[in-house]
Amino acid sequence: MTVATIRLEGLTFEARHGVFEEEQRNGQTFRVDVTLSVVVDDAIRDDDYEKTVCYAEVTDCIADIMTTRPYRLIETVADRTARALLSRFEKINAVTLRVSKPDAPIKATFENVSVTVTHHRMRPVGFSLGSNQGARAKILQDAILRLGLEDGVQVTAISPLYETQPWGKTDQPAFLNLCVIGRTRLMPHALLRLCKETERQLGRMPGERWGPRLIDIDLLFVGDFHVQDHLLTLPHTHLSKRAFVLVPLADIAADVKISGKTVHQLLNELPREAGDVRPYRQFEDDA
Ligand code: PH2
Ligand code: MG
Ligand code: MG
Repeated sequence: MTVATIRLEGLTFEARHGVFEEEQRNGQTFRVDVTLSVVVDDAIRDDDYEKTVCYAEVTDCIADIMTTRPYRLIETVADRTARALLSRFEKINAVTLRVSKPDAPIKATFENVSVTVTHHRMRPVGFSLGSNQGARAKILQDAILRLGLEDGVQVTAISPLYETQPWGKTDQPAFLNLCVIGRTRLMPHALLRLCKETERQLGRMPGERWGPRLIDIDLLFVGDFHVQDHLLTLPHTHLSKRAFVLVPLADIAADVKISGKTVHQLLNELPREAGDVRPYRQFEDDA
């Protein structure tokens, strides 16, 4: 994934923002510097301006907010402008925007005064968690806690627990599985690192593919990013084939669309085996 930094510096506007009546009446010069982080893979592949963020349109959007109505605080001006850019241009991943007021009413010689804000696009994220070794429920609980404490990840819902027949490699103990959804400002590979690092902290050792594990944390989807490289595939390759993912996910995200189909639809279309995924009563646990 290629993230470019697009920077516009020294955009200058006459406007009437300010706390004092004279500022609102007379107006003064404001300067805006903006840094955009933009996912540009599609734009670069097709060398297509429609697939990136046009800096001229960004300028118009900034001008609009700078000059349409006066605000008292440059904090407010910066915040409104940054939010407007994020909502208007879907390719923008993060905005850092600085509003300067070089002629502010300050009784001293000074170079500049400014306020800088940063806003990130928050995207939906889904995780599948599983364990079939050790104190399974306790380890899963610990993993959820760690995900939720991570800077840049907000957990919004946790599914019930299910006991599930091993999928893919069947000669191993039953799993406990659940899903977690949330919102994130992290990019897919940063989330993958978070999953791997959390597994490691919880004591997972390298083992065979699809074999027994203390904890497995798989990234299911991040917004509508499609990723396919040697490290990561999004949406998750096997998502639509796994009842142990779709059943808990449908409890908390039935209407979320994965490559055009809702989780609810994917679950309805999945051939099931009797007893493949059963509700698990947490308190009769292995711990
Ligand atoms: N994870 C696997 C392979 N098979 N089967 C179930 N029931 N639950 C899992 O979490 C699971 C699996 C590889 O990660
Ligand atoms: Mg897995
Ligand atoms: Mg995994």
